[in-house]
Amino acid sequence: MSRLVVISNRVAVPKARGAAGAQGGLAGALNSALKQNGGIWFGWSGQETDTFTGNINVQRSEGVTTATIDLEQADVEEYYNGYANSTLWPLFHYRIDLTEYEQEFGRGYERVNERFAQSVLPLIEPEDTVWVHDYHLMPLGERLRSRGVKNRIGFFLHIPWPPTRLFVSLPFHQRLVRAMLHYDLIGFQTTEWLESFLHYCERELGATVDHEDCVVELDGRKTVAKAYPIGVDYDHFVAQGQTIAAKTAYRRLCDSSRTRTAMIGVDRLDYSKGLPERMDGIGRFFDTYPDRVKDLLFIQIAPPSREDIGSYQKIRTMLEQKTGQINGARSDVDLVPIRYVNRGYSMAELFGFYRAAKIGLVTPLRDGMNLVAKEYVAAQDPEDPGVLVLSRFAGAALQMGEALLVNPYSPDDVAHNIRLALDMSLAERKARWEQLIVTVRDDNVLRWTDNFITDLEGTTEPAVG
Ligand code: ADQ
Repeated sequence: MSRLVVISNRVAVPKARGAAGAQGGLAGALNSALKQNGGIWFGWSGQETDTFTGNINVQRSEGVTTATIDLEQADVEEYYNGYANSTLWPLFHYRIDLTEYEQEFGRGYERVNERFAQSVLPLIEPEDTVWVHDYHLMPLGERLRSRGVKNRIGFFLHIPWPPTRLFVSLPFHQRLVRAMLHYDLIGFQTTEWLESFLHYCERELGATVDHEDCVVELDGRKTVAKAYPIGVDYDHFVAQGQTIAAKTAYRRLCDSSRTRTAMIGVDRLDYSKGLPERMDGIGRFFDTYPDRVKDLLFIQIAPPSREDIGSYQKIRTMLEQKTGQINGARSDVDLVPIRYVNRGYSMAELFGFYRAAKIGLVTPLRDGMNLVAKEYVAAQDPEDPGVLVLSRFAGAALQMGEALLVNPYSPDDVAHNIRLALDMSLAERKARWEQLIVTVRDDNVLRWTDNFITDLEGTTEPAVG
């Protein structure tokens, strides 16, 4: 296996788990791959400088080498808060209403991709396999090719790919996808996002698409595009369950919920996660079944993210209001139905909370995959497993059909399925969980990285030209 060069917006070393949690599920996955293959993880340090220097800071931690650069304040504004998180993120999550199309965002995005290419270039050796991650860096492969890089370069998109009719609202959409077709392999979370991408290439670019072998051909270059559903680091996560921290967290939640069934939600505070809509569903449950208020305790853990962006500030305020309204209307001196917590926890503590909660409520409006759904299943007690209530619009729903699948926009559907989960027999809970755990255990993150890297290394010839 050749050395791996992973490139993503941010790098996250293993010991920074609290922070990694808030950054998303990428961190654990890539650390595992790098430990296995050796190599470097390159990205932005998270620091801002007055003038871009291109200086690279190399560090080694727990068997992983990281190389980072600082960016200018304008880069962070236009590339990170701007194009990546105010243009691409909302558009790719079908939120055209929140999408901002500012020219300087696009220019900042191109500039930073150029800076990434220039800075990472000296670190790439001829035999390395290069793996670029996510929507921040879609044109990076083409930038590297223009500097003569002939290595195998793959790209994985962690978020959905939108339908063509939405995607064409993006100015210069053709330029972006043409640049992507300089990768040898493009991976998506699900076949749904893959099909949207292939549809776009065929309809809008006039590319030749071989649907059987998933090859897109344009201007004499061939790119393979396939679905690789990401998973959790199953063995590592389950081992966390044996720690004192996990057992303490488990006891804390069991003891404090007493006779009530605990139901849990764990999400970055992001509008794609459907948190206000989830509160509407819970409110509807209490309105429809008022005698069940005493039976249910809902815990929502939601660490803030991307706080510099207006839409994220709004979602936080909205969620606080809705939680406050429900608690105001339904609390008693000895009972508060919702506990809303704005902080991160360690993986071990999350394991304990997941296991103590007999319902996992995962209701994003749109999500590339959603690792919380898989972590929840992995943490369950096989003799008394909880029930996963999962949005139909999460990529994970395609693999996890034995969950109770809901429409997150419908408070009635959410309320109805909470009631089904609350009253589900042990036999049915076990039967569903025994199916779900097979996917979660077998389609884990090690298999994901293996599959992607093996396919990338097996692409016939680099997409140079
Ligand atoms: P995210 O949108 O961040 O990831 P998700 O897949 O759910 O979404 O991963 C979140 C991760 O953060 C989970 O591992 C979770 O345990 C952790 N986390 C959440 N809240 C936490 C808290 N309070 N404390 C500690 N950890 C917390 C993006 C895409 C997803 C895709 C992943 C991986 O949006 O669709 O599944 O990348 O590809």
